[in-house]
Amino acid sequence: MALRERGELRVLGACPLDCPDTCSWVVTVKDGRATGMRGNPEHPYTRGALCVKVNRYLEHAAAPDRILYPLRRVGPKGSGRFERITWDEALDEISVRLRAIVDEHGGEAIWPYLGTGTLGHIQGSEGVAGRRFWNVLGASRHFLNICSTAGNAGLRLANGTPGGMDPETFALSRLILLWGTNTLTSGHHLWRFIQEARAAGAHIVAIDPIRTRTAEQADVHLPIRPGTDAALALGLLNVVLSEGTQDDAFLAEHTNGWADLRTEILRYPPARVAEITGLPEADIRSLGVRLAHTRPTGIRATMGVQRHAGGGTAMRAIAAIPAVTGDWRHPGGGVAYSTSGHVHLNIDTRDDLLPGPVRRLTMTRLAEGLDESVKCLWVYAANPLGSTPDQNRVRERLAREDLFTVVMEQFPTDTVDYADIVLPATMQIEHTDLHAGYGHMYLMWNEPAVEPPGECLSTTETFRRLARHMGLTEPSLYDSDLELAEQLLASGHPSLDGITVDRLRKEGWVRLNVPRPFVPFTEGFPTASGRLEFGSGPAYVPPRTAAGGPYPLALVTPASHTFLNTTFGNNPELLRRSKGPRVVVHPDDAEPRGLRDGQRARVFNAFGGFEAVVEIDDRVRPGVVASTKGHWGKLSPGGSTVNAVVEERDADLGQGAVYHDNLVEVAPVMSETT
Ligand SMILES: Nc1nc2c(c(=O)[nH]1)N[C@H]1C(S)=C(S)[C@@H](COP(=O)(O)OP(=O)(O)OC[C@H]3O[C@@H](n4cnc5c(=O)[nH]c(N)nc54)[C@H](O)[C@@H]3O)O[C@H]1N2
Ligand SMILES: Nc1nc2c(c(=O)[nH]1)N[C@H]1C(S)=C(S)[C@@H](COP(=O)(O)OP(=O)(O)OC[C@H]3O[C@@H](n4cnc5c(=O)[nH]c(N)nc54)[C@H](O)[C@@H]3O)O[C@H]1N2
Ligand code: SF4
Ligand SMILES: [Mo]
Repeated sequence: MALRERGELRVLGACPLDCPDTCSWVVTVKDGRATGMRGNPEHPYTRGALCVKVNRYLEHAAAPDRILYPLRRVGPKGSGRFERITWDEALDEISVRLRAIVDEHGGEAIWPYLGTGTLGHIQGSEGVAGRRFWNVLGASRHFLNICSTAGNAGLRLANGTPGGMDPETFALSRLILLWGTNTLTSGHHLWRFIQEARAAGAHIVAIDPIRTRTAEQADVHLPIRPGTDAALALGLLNVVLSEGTQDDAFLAEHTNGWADLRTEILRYPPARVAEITGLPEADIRSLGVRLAHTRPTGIRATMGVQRHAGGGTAMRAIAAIPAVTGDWRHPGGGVAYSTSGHVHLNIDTRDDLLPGPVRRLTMTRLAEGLDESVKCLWVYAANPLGSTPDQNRVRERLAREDLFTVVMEQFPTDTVDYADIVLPATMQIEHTDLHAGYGHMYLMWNEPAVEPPGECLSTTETFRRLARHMGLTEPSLYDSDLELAEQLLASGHPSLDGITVDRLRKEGWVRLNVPRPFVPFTEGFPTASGRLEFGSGPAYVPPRTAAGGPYPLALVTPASHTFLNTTFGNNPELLRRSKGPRVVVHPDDAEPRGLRDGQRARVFNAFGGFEAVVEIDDRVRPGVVASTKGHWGKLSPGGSTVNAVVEERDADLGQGAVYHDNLVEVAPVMSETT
């Protein structure tokens, strides 16, 4: 929507970042320039506020290091030395190289590496932008497993979908468990609903190895040993059974496998769970009693909990809680992981265009996958050198001289330094997109507010031009952004009834066509049986860190307050506020290592290491050290980041990544102090 007021244009858009809140924003435009951006006060979830990061979005879009023109590498890989070329030169070179690779090695030699830089259904990962083009060439399939797949898989086994509570219904909860989620950092708009619940008497519990800013605000903080959440879930249910408050009618009518799960639960009394989780037995018992007697209990469990060896099983165990308590009966009861399971857009990637079956390459397995069989790596909306595991090996692989690397980017990231060709990408205020939040129930329209600077092109326009340059004749490669939007809305699903592109453009956002309050699963669970499946298999899978070894400390690397993944890692003010790479160490762990507060240290293991300033603080539990994701290697001392110590290894389900499940040692860097 664009409204003109006193010579200013107000354009409604949506935040594209990988954040559950998908805010509605209002951009003011004067003389073709964006002069202001604020959270839309009329949007029921945004409620007028953006966040510390996106408050700087316009500054970021106009930053001096923005990539504005196509570039060709002139120095060695990794040097970051480029010369400006024209789009025609870039498309010529790309066309010739892609053709030669397809002719000589087949399309599967191309890896289209799409990340989460934008979650747009038109320009980004949610609609798998570019996939039709890759299908025509027969490129390898890319599995975007970097973020949430272990939890998705665990929830799918139990509930048939990762979808659960509408986060707005937390206002109605009377007990709220914030489980492996740092609400005030990684999706703060939920807090308003939690505050409403609290005003009505709700009790708030945070379950997190770190006393985060969210845990600080909770009534109780349980500093759980990382990766042991499934055991805690079973222990809490053990207390519910002791109290005799399980919902037998719900269990009988809506679940399968209760007898086996019950046996398993009985193997996890609070004393045993205390040993596994490192939590006091009395705390487990008292939360169990509270859970047994408080309806509705709402559980907000997000991605932090599943970045572990047993992450999928952990989400599956958490999913058992509202089935045993019967919380799914009530608005404000249940589990909220992601609302994406409630979004039924028609994502038509046209896989029928593929010349035949193709292999699948896995996003978090970049180092392993980038072998000689890959001749072209095409990175878009991703910064793998910053984001993926085993950074040192990824760097080695990216340095391969025979690998043709194209990166579509807004900024000169660590990954860009290894590109042969860089293509300048638009930012959200400069292109059209359609979004669905994964933490709310609205579809959002993003109307471009200004013209792209320099020669930046959107993802869709880049692929249209490349297809034309290569003489590809498949008509659907040339669909316009508005046509793509129409196709997305044409799934025929009742939740989209009455939602049209025109309406979205006019209103900016529309709530999915579901009741309010939204209570999922009232018609049964979307599993094959229509019931929640407690399932078989282990009920608790221990973390890798429990296995021990030469490196004694468990490292967790969750969201940074000032960055969004590695996005904004180059914004000078946000970088300053982040205080640079840091590692938080408990006093009991600092003392024997001779670590002093404020000192430079090296965090390392067999895979590599990174440098960070030591912060000695008991907000981490003994045996656990904490840092964050988001820093850029080239802006960090030593040139590496947290992902240099993260192993390329899968979680138990869904091939999820294990970012919070790695063992390290921390040692002072002797020569330098800060
Ligand atoms: N400011 C900011 N916001 C973000 C992001 C960002 O980078 N910065 N990233 C966005 C993205 S991509 C995502 S996926 C989400 C992620 O956001 P979240 O879902 O919140 O996930 P994390 O930040 O990985 O971890 C959340 C919390 O889980 C805790 N945790 C780690 N291991 C365990 C465990 O074993 N058990 C329990 N109970 N807790 C554990 C961590 O200490 C952390 O406080 O946030 C999005 N929002
Ligand atoms: N250690 C550790 N590592 C982690 C995590 C963790 O918890 N710990 N979390 C993981 C998670 S949850 C995620 S989701 C991943 C994210 O990893 P990535 O998907 O690599 O996301 P970003 O690091 O934000 O990089 C996205 C890039 O896309 C660019 N971009 C944004 N919009 C566009 C666009 O429209 N077009 C193009 N061409 N480019 C665009 C941005 O400038 C940015 O450089 O990181 C993972 N890495
Ligand atoms: S990053 Fe999240 S909280 Fe910040 S503006 Fe975007 S959607 Fe909103
Ligand atoms: Mo993510």
